[in-house]
Amino acid sequence: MSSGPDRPLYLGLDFSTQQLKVVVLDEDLSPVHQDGVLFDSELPEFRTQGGVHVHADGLTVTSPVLMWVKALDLLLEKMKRAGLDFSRVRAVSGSGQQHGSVFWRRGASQTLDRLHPDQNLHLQLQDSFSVLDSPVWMDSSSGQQCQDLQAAVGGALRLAQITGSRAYERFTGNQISKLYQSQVDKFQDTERISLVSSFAASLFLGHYAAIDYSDGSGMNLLDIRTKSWSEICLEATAPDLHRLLGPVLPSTSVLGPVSSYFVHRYGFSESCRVVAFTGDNPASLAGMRLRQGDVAVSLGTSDTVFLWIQEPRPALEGHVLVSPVDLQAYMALLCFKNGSLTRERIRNQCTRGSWECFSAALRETPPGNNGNIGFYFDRMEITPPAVGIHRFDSNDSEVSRFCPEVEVRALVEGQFLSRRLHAERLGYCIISGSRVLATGGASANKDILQVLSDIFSAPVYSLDLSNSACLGSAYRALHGLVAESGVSFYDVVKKGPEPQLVCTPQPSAEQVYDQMLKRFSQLEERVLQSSHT
Ligand code: ADP
Ligand code: XUL
Repeated sequence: MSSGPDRPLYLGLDFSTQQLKVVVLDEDLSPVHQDGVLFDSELPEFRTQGGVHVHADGLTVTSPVLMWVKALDLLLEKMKRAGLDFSRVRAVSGSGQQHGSVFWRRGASQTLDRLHPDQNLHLQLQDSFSVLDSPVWMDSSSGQQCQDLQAAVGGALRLAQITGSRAYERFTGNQISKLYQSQVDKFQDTERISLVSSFAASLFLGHYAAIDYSDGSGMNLLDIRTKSWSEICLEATAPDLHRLLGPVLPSTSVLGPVSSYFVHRYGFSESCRVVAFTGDNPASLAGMRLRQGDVAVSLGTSDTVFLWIQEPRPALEGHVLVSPVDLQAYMALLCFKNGSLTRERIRNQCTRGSWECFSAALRETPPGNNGNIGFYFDRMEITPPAVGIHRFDSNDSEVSRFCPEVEVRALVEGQFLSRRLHAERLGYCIISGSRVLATGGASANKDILQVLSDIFSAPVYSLDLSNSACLGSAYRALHGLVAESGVSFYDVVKKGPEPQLVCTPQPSAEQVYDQMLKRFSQLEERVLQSSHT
């Protein structure tokens, strides 16, 4: 093993909603440097809240593209001041919040190509964007465009079969369509459209970076099977999109060396490679080193579930993306809005605000909750699109209340039955060796994880990763250098941190929950119908 000043480093960035983060790994995959720039507090001149501007209509949500550029200036300066030796960095990769779009103005490619190392990026790129406020994933203002796209391709399911998802307002194609329809002058002044990820890669390359297959799957524009732009979707979205979007490439591609700007301003080596950037969820999958058979459950403000799948089976809910680490595979992504905030509300109402008492309630009630089932959608849920609180007793009769311990178990079981039901609909099945990888704030709670283990009939491992997207980006940078010669991602990341086993399923649980899942599915149908009447 080499040591000392020449040891190679790999840099992973994450342009997320609220901050830009970086992690630098050495060849043993140990972090040697971590840093970040918080948009609201460190770049207050952009006046964002949580990194975004919510417009007066309450639906349009954007971020200033120049804030992201300035954040990169600031981050690289911080790293330089901290003494990071950029000349040791062999490869850079990164991720961005998914779906967001960047509109480069005519002439921007020349500016990118001729960046002067004496000036920061922000000053030089001031006039390089035709749209200064980039739509981001929280935007829900393109409802009409979604309906139009589905109508043009033959319905929501057909669109899902082509692109991996039915039309979603935050998905980039629908945002592009909205720009074309509402601000055609800005659309015509655009020479290239990037995702947040490929925009960030372009800054490092000094020319436009291709969109990668995995993040490209979040646009309602890419055919996830042929891995090329879908003609019918492009045509239904806006004119001239082949030119404006440019090529789409495997996520493991080396896009080229860093531009001379980075060599001269920060001392990067001329041979440092830029590996395609991707979306934050695909990068997290890489950071967690998810394998076939695994399911990752992130229990944060909202809950997300990632799956590794071999055969895509897109449905009307959830998203199927091309895998960021293996061209032949896919990942499924499910988002649930009512996660930790709902668990907190029930904790406050039923167990006097104490997680300890919440846990005790779970320990004191049996798997299956004596047949009681609950649905707790405080806010309009994404998966499934339903709202309200619905409680059912063992005879499937709707009841108005449960006693506190039953309520706590009904909430946690209801959430995890839903995670399993919807994961199975997207092609997940438990195989021998299946693992559930849990992350996020609530993964600190062993009693919650026991219910997760019982319901998924699989051991639960916890991964204490607050920066899995950054870490995954650094892993991908390293893998990108050898991917062409056939080395698998997993061979490269063998030395990464191992998840810790927290619990295994209780012997009686499998039978209880296999039965319960069937009832849950039928009751969910009833809840959905009542939400829509
Ligand atoms: P974010 O999605 O904002 O990154 P985190 O992953 O940090 O959020 O998760 C924060 C949530 O974790 C809090 O809202 C809280 O409800 C939950 N949490 C923290 N500790 C516990 C615990 N012991 N048991 C259950 N939930 C917890
Ligand atoms: C996924 C999604 C978000 C963003 C921001 O579809 O919209 O998770 O990637 O993190």
